[in-house]
Formats: sequence, structure tokens, C-alpha cells
Amino acid sequence: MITLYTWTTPNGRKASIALEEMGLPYEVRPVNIGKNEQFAPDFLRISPNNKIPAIVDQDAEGGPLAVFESGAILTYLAEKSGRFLAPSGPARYKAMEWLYWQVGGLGPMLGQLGFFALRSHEKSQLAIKRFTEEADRLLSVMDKQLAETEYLAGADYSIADIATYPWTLAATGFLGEVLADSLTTKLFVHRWLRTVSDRPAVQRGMEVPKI
Ligand SMILES: N[C@@H](CCC(=O)N[C@@H](CS)C(=O)NCC(=O)O)C(=O)O
Repeated sequence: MITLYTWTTPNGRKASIALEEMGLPYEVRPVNIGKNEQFAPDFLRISPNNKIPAIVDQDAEGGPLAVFESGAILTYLAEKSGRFLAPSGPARYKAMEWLYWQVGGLGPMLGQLGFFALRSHEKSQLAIKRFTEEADRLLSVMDKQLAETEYLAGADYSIADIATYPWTLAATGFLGEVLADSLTTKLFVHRWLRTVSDRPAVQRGMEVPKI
């Protein structure tokens, strides 16, 4: 059994979508980051960076294993299930490229844009401009890739798509007005979003955690 520590956010949903897609049994422990539960000592022992998602696999080889950081979690789950990540060769590294692109690029930039454009009471025009332009640049890179391939890493759906889906949905959802100009030109991103949205496991993963 895998325990998933998560909340109702794009980073949390990457892990629940992966668990649903891979059909791995799991139980959910909601960590309410609005109430600072991510700083509880018990949670910090599992996720020392005080962020969700994190997992504990009780049945890991060699004994219970805690994993934090969504990219590491998705890689671990893909290797455990043997799904959505090639075991070796070029397809593996294409999936890794786009996985790291999401974890180090799209996620943090959209997160910063959300903070400066929506959550912050003080509106810094410089920060909003900087992160709007960077979000547009990243969505353009993604659109160009998806004009050439069905999924981010090629012909096959992979953990790179799982990682990128919840944040791209956020770009069209709670960031939709901020990014309206950018989104009108990203036709292949919208095609990919529709394809991934149609997957039943993605729909189930987006409902986690139920609170
Ligand atoms: N790089 C991390 C980012 C995780 C992250 O930013 N999680 C947010 C929720 S979406 C969080 O737990 N924030 C709580 C905090 O910063 O105190 C990952 O990909 O797992």
C-alpha cells in the first residue's frame, strides 16, 4: 500500500493522476497547506522541504520508502508499475526532458505568476510582466512540440504528460484571464489538453483529495 500526502493543488494532482493511471493501490492523507499542516514534524520527516506531494511506499524493496518532489515520485511510480516511462533508450530521456521541463519551468513560473498577478495584494507590474512573458514563452515551446508529436515526449503518453497536465489546466483555469492573449494562439496545447482530459484516470486523479 502507498500513502499519498497531498492537497487540492496542481502539484498534488500529478501524483494522484499517476497512481490512478498505474492502478497502484493507495490511501490519501490530506495535508491542508492553507492551515500550515505541511510544517508538522511528522510530515517534515517524510517531506523535509515542507511541500506536497509526498508518498510512502510500505512495500518498497528493502523496506518502507518515503519520496518527496513530484518528479521523483512520478519516476518512482513509473518504475514500480512499469508504465508511462520507457526502461531505457531515447524514449526514456525524451520523457525525462519534458518531466524536468515541467518541474523546473512551467510549474514554478505559473506558480509565481499566480502569486504576483492574483494572490498578492501588492501588484508589482514588473513581476507580472516577467512571469506572464515567461509563461507565454513556455506555452509556446510546448505548443511547438505538440504540433509535431501527439504527446510531449513523442507518440506515447508518459509521466511528462501527467506532470504537465494539472499546471496547463491551471493556465487555462485560474490563470485563464491573465494568460488570455497567450492561450488564443496555443492550438496544439488545447488539442493535447482535450485528449488528456478525456482519460478516466486523469478525471479520477483530479478529484483527489476529497475534502
Ligand atoms: N517542486 C515541488 C513543488 C511542490 C509544491 O510547490 N507544493 C506546494 C503545493 S502546489 C506546497 O506544498 N506548498 C506549501 C508551502 O510552500 O509551504 C514538486 O514538484 O513536488
